Amino acid sequence: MWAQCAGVLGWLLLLQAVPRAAGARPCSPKYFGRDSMVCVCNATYCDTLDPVVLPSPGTYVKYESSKAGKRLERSEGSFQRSLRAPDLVLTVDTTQRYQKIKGFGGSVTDSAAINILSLPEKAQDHLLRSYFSEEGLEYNLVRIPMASCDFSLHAYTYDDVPYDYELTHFSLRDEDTKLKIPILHRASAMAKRPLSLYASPWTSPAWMKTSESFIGKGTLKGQAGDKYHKTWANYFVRFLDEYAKHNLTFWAVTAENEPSAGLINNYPFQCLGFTAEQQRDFIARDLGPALANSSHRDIQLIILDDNRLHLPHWAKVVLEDEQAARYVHGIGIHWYLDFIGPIQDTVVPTHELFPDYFILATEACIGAHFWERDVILGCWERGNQYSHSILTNLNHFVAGWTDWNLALDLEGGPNWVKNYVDSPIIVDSSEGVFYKQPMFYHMGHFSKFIPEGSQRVGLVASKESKKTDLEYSAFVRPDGAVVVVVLNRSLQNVTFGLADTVGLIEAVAPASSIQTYLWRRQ
Ligand SMILES: *[C@@H]1O[C@H](CO)[C@@H](O)[C@H](O)[C@H]1NC(C)=O
Ligand SMILES: *[C@@H]1O[C@H](CO)[C@@H](O)[C@H](O)[C@H]1NC(C)=O
Ligand SMILES: *[C@@H]1O[C@H](CO)[C@@H](O)[C@H](O)[C@H]1NC(C)=O
Ligand SMILES: *[C@@H]1O[C@H](CO)[C@@H](O)[C@H](O)[C@H]1NC(C)=O
Ligand SMILES: CC(=O)N[C@H]1CO[C@H](CO)[C@@H](O)[C@@H]1O
Repeated sequence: MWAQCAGVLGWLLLLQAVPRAAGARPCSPKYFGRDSMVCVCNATYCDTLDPVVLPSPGTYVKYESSKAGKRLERSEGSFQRSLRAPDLVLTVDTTQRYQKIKGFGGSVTDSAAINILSLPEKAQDHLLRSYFSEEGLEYNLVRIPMASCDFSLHAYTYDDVPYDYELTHFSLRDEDTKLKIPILHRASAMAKRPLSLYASPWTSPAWMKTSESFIGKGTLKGQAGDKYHKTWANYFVRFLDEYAKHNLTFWAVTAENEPSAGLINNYPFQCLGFTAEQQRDFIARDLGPALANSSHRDIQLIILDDNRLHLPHWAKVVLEDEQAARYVHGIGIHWYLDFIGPIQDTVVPTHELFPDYFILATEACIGAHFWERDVILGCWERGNQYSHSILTNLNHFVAGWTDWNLALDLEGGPNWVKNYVDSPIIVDSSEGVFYKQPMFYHMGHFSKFIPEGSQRVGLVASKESKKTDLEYSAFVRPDGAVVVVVLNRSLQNVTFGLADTVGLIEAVAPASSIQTYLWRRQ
């Protein structure tokens, strides 16, 4: 007993000895094999970051994470007047202006909420602060399923009373009022940046569907403009009304999560099929007018919310229709079939055709494919996969990137159809701890430093980027500072130069590392 008390006392003394402002608490590492490292948090300890402070003129800050064990490690340096002729120089060119950034974040599914709330309360706070507060990644985007998805304990909607066209039996579930809503309140209370919430439905009530089922191939009964479609549109408005009663207002909704899933025979979990034409007509005749005629008329409407493989076809069908296009603001993309839908053939032509509509990555996770293991604790390469996707997207007009479940259990669930996957945070509730994986820190290299309203700018390489394994992107923030993110997925250390009007940086991208550089322009 005494030893334990001494231990606690020791911690208190230590905490007092280190003044709060002196800052960031380091990672408490745990290894699952060589190089496979997570940072462990519990009720009394969690690694933290300091709020981002712009460095004084003439200097820059660098944050580095690496397979070798660094986790958003901060250092400072001074600009130089010349470089020792490195092979590669990356020059910031702010005259090249690209898309504005909406932000970065993750999703509060039923399962994420269950896992977070399975921890001791102090550990829950550490987890939420790790994602949302200034001592964490400062996520500003949060996606919320409207009712259940596969990451729920069971399938349900908000009105499972057949043929209730007036939605008189519509009501939020315990999953909302006891799990998701309290988490959203806590997250927004700790966030310094305003959170942009957006919601996506998986299935309508079964009684509205041709399949009479939450799962499998099925669309809404009838056609756009009829009572099924009107009721389903009103269901969106009711959802927004009910969350508004809890003081939660939404930035956006997507018209349907993965509308192509509901066109597949025997699809194993909640879905609702739409072709591009059906989505166009539903938006033009039902969903668009219903939102426009509600108190949520300023909400943004996002189409597709499915693999980018469907672009540019899907966008052409919906956005070339004036009646539908006037209600739409953006296009959501998922990453699961990226390997058969190159970005140059999908996202790029879509942006060129419809430059006024934002493109947002709305869902991604690792472990969803049959050939992938569900959870691999500490896997650095999974962080690389996140950063590689984020950089590729940002370099091709995409405005932000949303991760899937904020937290899962050791198995990668719960998931009522056992569709287990990995997550940046894995919770071990039996031990009252959670693990921050490499994916978590990779997300932070973007989310913490590239706030909403930043704009991607040119970063010109002195030699063809194909000749290097380096991936990079540059941004100007609303406060005028420059952010450069550099990813080296290879096994070599490489020296390179960073150049801007304010000076030069002689840099090294260590093997298997990601870096974020930040400096003032004047
Ligand atoms: C929490 O984590 C810290 C740091 O790793 C450790 O020293 C402490 O013993 C842990 N507390 C409990 C109750 O496990
Ligand atoms: C909602 O917010 C208002 C004003 O910020 C506050 O007065 C009210 O108590 C809140 N209601 C709930 C249910 O949180
Ligand atoms: C708009 O909403 C009002 C009630 O809020 C309703 O009476 C009216 O029919 C609606 N109009 C359309 C076009 O949906
Ligand atoms: C990369 O640099 C680190 C630190 O300077 C060094 O320990 C390591 O051996 C280098 N790796 C290679 C492949 O050069
Ligand atoms: C920028 C840079 O030098 N990146 C390097 C990352 O590591 C690989 C090692 O294979 C180098 O080829 C890249 O040049």
